Amino acid sequence: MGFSTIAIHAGNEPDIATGAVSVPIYQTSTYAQEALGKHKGFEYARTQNPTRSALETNIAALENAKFGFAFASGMSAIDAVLKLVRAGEHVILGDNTYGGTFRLFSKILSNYGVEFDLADTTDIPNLERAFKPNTKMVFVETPTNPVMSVTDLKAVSDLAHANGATVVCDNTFMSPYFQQPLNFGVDIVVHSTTKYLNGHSDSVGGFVALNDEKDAEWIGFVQNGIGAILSPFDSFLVLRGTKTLAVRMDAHDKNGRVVANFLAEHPKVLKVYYPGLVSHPQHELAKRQQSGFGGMVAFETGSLSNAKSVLETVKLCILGESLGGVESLISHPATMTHASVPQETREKLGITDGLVRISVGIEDVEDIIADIDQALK
Ligand code: P1T
Repeated sequence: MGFSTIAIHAGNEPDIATGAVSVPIYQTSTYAQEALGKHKGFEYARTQNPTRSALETNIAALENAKFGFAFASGMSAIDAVLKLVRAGEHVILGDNTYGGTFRLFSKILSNYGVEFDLADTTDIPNLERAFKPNTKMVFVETPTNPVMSVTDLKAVSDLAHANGATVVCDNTFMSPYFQQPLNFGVDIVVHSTTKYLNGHSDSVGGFVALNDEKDAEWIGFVQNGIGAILSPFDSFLVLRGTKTLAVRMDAHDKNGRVVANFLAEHPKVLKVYYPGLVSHPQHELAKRQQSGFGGMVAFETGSLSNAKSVLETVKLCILGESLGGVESLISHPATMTHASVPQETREKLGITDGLVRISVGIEDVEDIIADIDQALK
């Protein structure tokens, strides 16, 4: 079956009790038992909820995964996956990830004996040098937030597996519509469903998709044991969001390409980060690994005052954190999403004070361009 058919039907069976075509919001904390230990498979809503189960079936199918788990946020999904790592074990973390992911490692997990090193995962020989005897996991984001570096998922998976490590990919920027990491040998996919999967900037959530039965059993145990579950209402919203994922991603991609090309030609813009541009260092890899380039574009304005003036002069684009909604959002990574990354690391990666990030929405592209153009002027 095709992607959109799966998106619309997987997990979306008509409701058994009523025939409702949209999976109902099962807003309940518990379930009546007919007799002691006799129930319909639902005991307590932290453990099981039909709306959440429907979403879990849906996104797992979109990622071509056997198992899926919905979490309260992207960060709680990532944290659950990191619970596969024990004290004394080592993780290689891509050197450019969402700032919150870096913060989870540097400020939280490090207190519990989890070792980690940053590595440029776009450079495979460099990644190879980062392995240690106790390396248990390689965690990558591709394309990265915000400088859009692309990592070769097959090469990383082959290398990690040869070293006995599990590979995790944060697929938030591409969504399963443009990239299915498990197909390249990646073991676990994580998402912030807050972004493209939900797509309407009205829910915070996260997801873990994987094939390994033993790891899935542990992630399910962690999901219930820690309890950072996605609510029934949020599950409903994301389930509604994924039905239109394909059409939205096509529209984001179409507008993203136009905006990136416009910026690349603009005299006030020093550099554009977008894998769809021929000038992008991993353009050929992106073409092989992704079926689109998406709607995330970053560009260098040269200084904090230039960036500030663009960010504060846009009228249509909304200045704010987050991405992947239907509306265009504009942000300043250095002081917003990546403020927790040390300045020296930020600058090395290109996350300068002059860098501006746009989550290109699906408005009429002429209006987006006109807005950015007047702000740049
Ligand atoms: O916000 P939350 O749902 O917890 O997701 C965290 C997260 C994980 N992975 C990636 C690639 C992300 O971009 C994010 C969140 N990012 C933003 C809020 C942002 O504006 O970049």
